[in-house]
Amino acid sequence: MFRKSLVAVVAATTLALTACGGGSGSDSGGGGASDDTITMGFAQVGAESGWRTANTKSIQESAEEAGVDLKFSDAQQKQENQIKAIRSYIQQQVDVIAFSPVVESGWDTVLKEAKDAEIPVILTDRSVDSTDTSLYRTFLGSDFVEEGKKAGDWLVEDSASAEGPVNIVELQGTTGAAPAIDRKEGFEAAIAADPDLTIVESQTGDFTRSGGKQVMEAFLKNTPDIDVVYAHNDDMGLGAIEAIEAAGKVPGQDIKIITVDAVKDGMTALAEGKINYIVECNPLLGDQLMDLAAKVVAGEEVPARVVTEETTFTPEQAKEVLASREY
Ligand code: GZL
Repeated sequence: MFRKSLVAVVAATTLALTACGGGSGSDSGGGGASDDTITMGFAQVGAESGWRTANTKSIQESAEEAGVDLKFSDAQQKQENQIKAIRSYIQQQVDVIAFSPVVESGWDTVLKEAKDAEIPVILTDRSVDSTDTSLYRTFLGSDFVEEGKKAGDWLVEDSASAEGPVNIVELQGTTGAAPAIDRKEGFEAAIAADPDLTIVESQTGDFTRSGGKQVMEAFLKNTPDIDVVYAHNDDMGLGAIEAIEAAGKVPGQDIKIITVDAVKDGMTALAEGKINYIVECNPLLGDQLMDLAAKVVAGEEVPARVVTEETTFTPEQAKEVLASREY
């Protein structure tokens, strides 16, 4: 483990130099082989979506390639499980902790414990609402407000020729999660440009396919004329497609669908015309995370914020890239 070995090497070298009268250059024989392997504790949100699966795979593969000793936990979307995992990593004295906070709030206490233990923390994918930014070294992930804006901008343009009101139902991500809060904010700001665009129902589907299906079934019962579904991720959009088809309507035509992520299943539905537009959210954060971890453990400066690159897709673009998509 990098931290312990660094201390061990310094102590042994000092001892050796003292024993040899200040270091005569002779082989002190002390110090031992320095184990410069970085040990990382990663507390993952869960396995709720195709995006999360791809994100986990990226982190595990990148750790393997970088020679990082990865301790990994799946919190099953429960904050208390992530906090337990972080405390366990502190006890194990890992060199660095990384995690994707399932919700924005409630992290200050455990992050202060990591800080007191002098273990640096890297936020990946989702951020926290702590005002004390000394509790973590950097945040690597997407700009979710921008993702919501991209979704709303597309709808404003697509609805420009529509006559009359356009009724939107919104499938929100996990309540309190940064992507859910921010994607809602960005979308609402964008559609404010067109007074005919109205969100008539909005409820969390918890980023899961089953959640999206159940909520969409309720929306279809309560709201007679739905024109558009805005789903905070592909998985909930795919669940909505199942509900729309079960109700005898045609997804992508009777009811347009906009989602975020661009995972394989979402891109397939987009290519088939069942989804009309997808805003990409890149889950392949592994390489950047390992690079940041190496810098942080070495005491190097890192940017406070590393934003991931991502784009958008129409059905035509999905058809072109589907075969080559990594996830
Ligand atoms: C976004 C990520 C979200 C994805 C969902 O960065 O946190 O969580 O959009 C996933 O698919 O469940």
